[in-house]
Amino acid sequence: MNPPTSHKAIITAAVTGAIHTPAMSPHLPITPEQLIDDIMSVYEAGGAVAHLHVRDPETGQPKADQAIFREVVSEVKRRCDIVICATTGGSLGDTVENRGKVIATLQPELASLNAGSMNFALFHVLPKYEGKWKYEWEKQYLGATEDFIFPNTFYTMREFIKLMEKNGTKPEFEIYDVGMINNLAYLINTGHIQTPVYLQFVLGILGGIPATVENLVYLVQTARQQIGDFQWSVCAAGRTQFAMTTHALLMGGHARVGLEDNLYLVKGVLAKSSGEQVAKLKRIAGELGIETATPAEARQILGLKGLDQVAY
Ligand code: KMH
Ligand code: ZN
Repeated sequence: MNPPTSHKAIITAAVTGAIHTPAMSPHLPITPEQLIDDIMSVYEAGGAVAHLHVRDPETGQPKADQAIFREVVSEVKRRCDIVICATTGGSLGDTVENRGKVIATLQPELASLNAGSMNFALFHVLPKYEGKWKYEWEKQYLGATEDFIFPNTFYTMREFIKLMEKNGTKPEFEIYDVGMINNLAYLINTGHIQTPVYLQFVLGILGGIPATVENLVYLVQTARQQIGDFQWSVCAAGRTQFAMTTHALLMGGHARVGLEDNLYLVKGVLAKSSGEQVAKLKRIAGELGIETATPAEARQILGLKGLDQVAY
């Protein structure tokens, strides 16, 4: 694997997600206004894509509320041309049907499509926050993941693919472990997925592949063997975020940061926004001689339909 010579790296930021809870950081965006501000911080710092979940503004609980999705992305579109990547991962325990609604609602340019079922566990962080919970739901929500399977069967994946095709939305395939590459290869070979695909390798989730350089190289090489040509990005949970995204940039990939994946800027220092993390990664990229893509360049690299084709 040679270092890249002329690639423009797309920096994505996932601004809130569905796994961190309000007790963990006062900077985690919750309300529509906070989500808009955080996405704008990403754009201003040089991010090209914002990956979006939304939350109940009163309780901070992750909830795929279609009106809130629309409120956030409409205002962001009024202010800038950042690409929105809507989640179909939803919140822990949400139904598949509800997770998919955002595609028809917004007809976004890009959306996550999780490439297989898995244990998706967060219960192991409970001891760190004992006695610090802000809302009652937080402990129960995270604790329940000891007995939780994140369902993304072949049937579900095909339904999401059809839904995205119908709405002109490009799937960003979330790969949490090597077997998921096999799932995608099957769906490509049987004509269910159009190529070239865009892969997001998600490292370091308990239930998925650990965040190591060896594993990242293995994932990229396996995908090359099984799928051929593709665009790819990396995100990593917690303190491995900057090490793994930097490696991705060096390997010719794209990179995702943001408070969904990691709440910190450096050890012991909470990030005040996702934009702070984007600025840090852009600085690192600059030191390495790697240019980052504008939203317009990201659209070209990923083959997106354009902001004039969305339904918001
Ligand atoms: N909701 C999590 C279980 C995605 O956005 O598609 C996984 C997730 C992935 O957040
Ligand atoms: Zn997500």
